[in-house]
Amino acid sequence: MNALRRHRKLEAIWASEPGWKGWTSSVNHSDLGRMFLVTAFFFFLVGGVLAMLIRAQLATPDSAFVDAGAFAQFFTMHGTIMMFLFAIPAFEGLAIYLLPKMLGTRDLAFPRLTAYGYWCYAFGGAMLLVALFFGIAPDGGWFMYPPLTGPLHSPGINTDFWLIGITFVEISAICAAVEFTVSILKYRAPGMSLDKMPIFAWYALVTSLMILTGFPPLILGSVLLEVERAFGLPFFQADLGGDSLLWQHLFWLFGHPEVYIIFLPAAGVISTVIPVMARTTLLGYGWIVASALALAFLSFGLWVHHMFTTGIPHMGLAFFSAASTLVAVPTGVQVFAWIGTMWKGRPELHMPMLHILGFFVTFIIGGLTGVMVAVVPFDWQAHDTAFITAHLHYVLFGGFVFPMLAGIYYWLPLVSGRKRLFRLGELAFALIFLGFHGTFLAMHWVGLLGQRRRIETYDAETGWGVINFISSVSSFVMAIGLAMVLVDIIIHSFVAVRGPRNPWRAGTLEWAGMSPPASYNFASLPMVGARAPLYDTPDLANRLAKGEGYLGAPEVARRETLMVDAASGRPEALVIYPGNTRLPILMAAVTGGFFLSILLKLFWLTPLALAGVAALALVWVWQLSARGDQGPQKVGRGTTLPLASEGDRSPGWWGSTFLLVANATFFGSLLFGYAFLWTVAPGWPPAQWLAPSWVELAFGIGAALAAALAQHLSARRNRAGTAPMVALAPALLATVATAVVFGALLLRLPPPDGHAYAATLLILGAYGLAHALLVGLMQGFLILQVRRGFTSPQRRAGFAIVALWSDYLAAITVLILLAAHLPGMIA
Ligand code: HEM
Ligand SMILES: [Cu+2]
Repeated sequence: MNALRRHRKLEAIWASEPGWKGWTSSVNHSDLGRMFLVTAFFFFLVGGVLAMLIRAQLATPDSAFVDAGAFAQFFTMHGTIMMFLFAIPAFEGLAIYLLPKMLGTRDLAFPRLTAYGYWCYAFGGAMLLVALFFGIAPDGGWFMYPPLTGPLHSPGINTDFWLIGITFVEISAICAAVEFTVSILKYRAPGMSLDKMPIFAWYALVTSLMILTGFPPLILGSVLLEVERAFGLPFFQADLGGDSLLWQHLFWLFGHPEVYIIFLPAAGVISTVIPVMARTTLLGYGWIVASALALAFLSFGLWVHHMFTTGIPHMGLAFFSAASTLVAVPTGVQVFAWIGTMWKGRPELHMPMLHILGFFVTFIIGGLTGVMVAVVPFDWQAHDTAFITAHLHYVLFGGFVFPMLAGIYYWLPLVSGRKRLFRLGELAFALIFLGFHGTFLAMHWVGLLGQRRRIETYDAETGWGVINFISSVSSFVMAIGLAMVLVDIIIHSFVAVRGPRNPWRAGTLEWAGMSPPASYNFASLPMVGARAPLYDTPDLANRLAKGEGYLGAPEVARRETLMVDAASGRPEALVIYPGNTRLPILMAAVTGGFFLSILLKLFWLTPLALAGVAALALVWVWQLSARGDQGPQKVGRGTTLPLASEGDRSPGWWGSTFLLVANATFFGSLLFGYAFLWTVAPGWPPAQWLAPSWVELAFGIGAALAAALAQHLSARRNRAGTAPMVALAPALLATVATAVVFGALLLRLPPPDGHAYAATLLILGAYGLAHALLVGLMQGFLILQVRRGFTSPQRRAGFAIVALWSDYLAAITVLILLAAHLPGMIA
């Protein structure tokens, strides 16, 4: 087969449907990555317009351009959009687009999940836009502190839009994080061991693990606050055993890691671009990986520095202050590694490099003011002033927007296959840089003079007018610069001329395919032996196109790639992907129906929507099952490999594992909340405990353990070729018994709107019941598959996945039942 025929054949297998139809049915990572990026930058535009409105209002004292209510919506929506609808999705889009190309594979681990995540993001974001359009947008500040956002002080629907819309959007972040983790660990080019991975993949891996452990506390907080608002269960109300500080803990448990979730991918871009621009290799690859990991780890121990003024005990203040200054160390290691890389190379000042320099100046100033506010007495003065707003923009704009602009200019030739026509970008950079520093240096200054953040106006006597005016004018200069970048990109995409294949002479694999990239990325998969394969094998692109790598002979019309051993990159299995489908968008729409039903209080719709999601999920999984064993397959270069779906460690098993990591963090945060209220909140112990029952406790724990044991037994029997049903049916029965125990617990609770204790137990019990039902559903599904002949000793992936979930159920059942019954027994 020659290169052209191979290309035509692969294109026929991988192409998306033409036109708008393709948008709704594509599961291809290049399409979805672009859609993510375009949507994210659209939201950047909306957030930017809001920022302009804020600055216009603040430009002069006693301004009446917008009223206080609208102003509150503007700054809340600006912060919310920038953090949740721009920064995180922009990272997701970039990583979705780039990772498979950099890792030398054909798609991400779960293509349909990529699409589902995108549509959840699009629909959730649209909900918030609708709220903004109708003037009922959230207005409690981007961190939504109760009691301000509680049912008493914010009775309108505004806050619900935030809690529900953002939770909807977070689903897409969790989907992406699961997908990136599995893809980076298991879907790489053969031979690419962990230490040969492109540095961007390391950063994406660390970021994904942080999303999995950082977002669940916020999701929990949002659920609790929404339940408090909709049903009156008191979690944050001090007079009923709640505590509004619980929200602050849950929020910042997410919020601080969030800033690293935003910074680390940007650092990944910087670590990728600098060596190429300096015509050398990255200095201290191992050190950089270690410091990214250290940052991730440390960032979970810092959240209290956002709460220095809430009356935290002195020991706590000292600890979190010290921990906060400590983060400067791993950040410093990375900055010095970048400076060292430029030092040992010969930096060339191309467009991407300008924005990298913008990053250096801005981010380092932001880091320095960060160390200042980590010092408690200083923070007591600066807290809630414009100084903080200035600091956070130096870090976020410096640490994210500049690197993203560098990344755009760096990868644009790859995406478009063209080169730039005009030198608009240079002028745009100058305007952005000057405008940014004008805006926010001024805000530091006026903050130190005492201007509080989030105020809609100030008196002329304060003397802040001039400084604010400088700030506002500068912000318009910056806006013009950003608009010019947009124009530059549009011109580039439509009128510029064809460019060379690898204009920066980079060494990583994304430059080894066609440009613009083909839907299948690589005509055959490379065998990787170095960190920069294109430096060792300059003609790699041609050799891959000629089919010299793996999977270069597309005989059967199916989308294929390889799964490798996580550490060594040794090929392990052949993966067959699903093709184009509208299932993801449909499922996201039904998921949206669920969220809408809560937002609009149409509670009859809620169970219907949930059932719809469950039914679609079953169709989703059903499509993966096959009748008949396929056995080992030829993958080229004289190798045969088993199918990934035949065996214990299928892609679904890996996905479930990391999904459970996020789930366990959610559960852990819930237990933390229970313990926090118990020990810190006023109004404890509650007047009435749940009447404890040894029988229920023992029966529930016994049933959940039995279900898990029977599930494992069924897997073993299936593998040995004996009938698995003998163990599967009892497993299902035991799971149902577990569900009954949770049901009984819920029915016997003291009134949950009377005290935070009963309210928390209600959430714990509902969580347990939901999981018991879920595992029961999975077991029922597996039984159906066994009966229909969709399993065999070889096709056994489903058994391992359900066993994972039933183990999890057993663990949480033990903890929930102990948390429910022990207090009453001791009292
Ligand atoms: C495009 C240029 C930007 C300008 C001119 C700008 C301007 C502002 C201003 C003036 C405020 C303060 C509102 C007040 O407290 O009175 C603000 C708040 C904020 N900005 Fe920006 N910003 C920009 C970009 C960004 C970016 C890229 C991010 C994050 C990735 C961001 C995140 C935030 C957050 C989280 C707040 C706090 C909102 C709140 O207090 O609830 N901003 N911004
Ligand atoms: Cu922080």
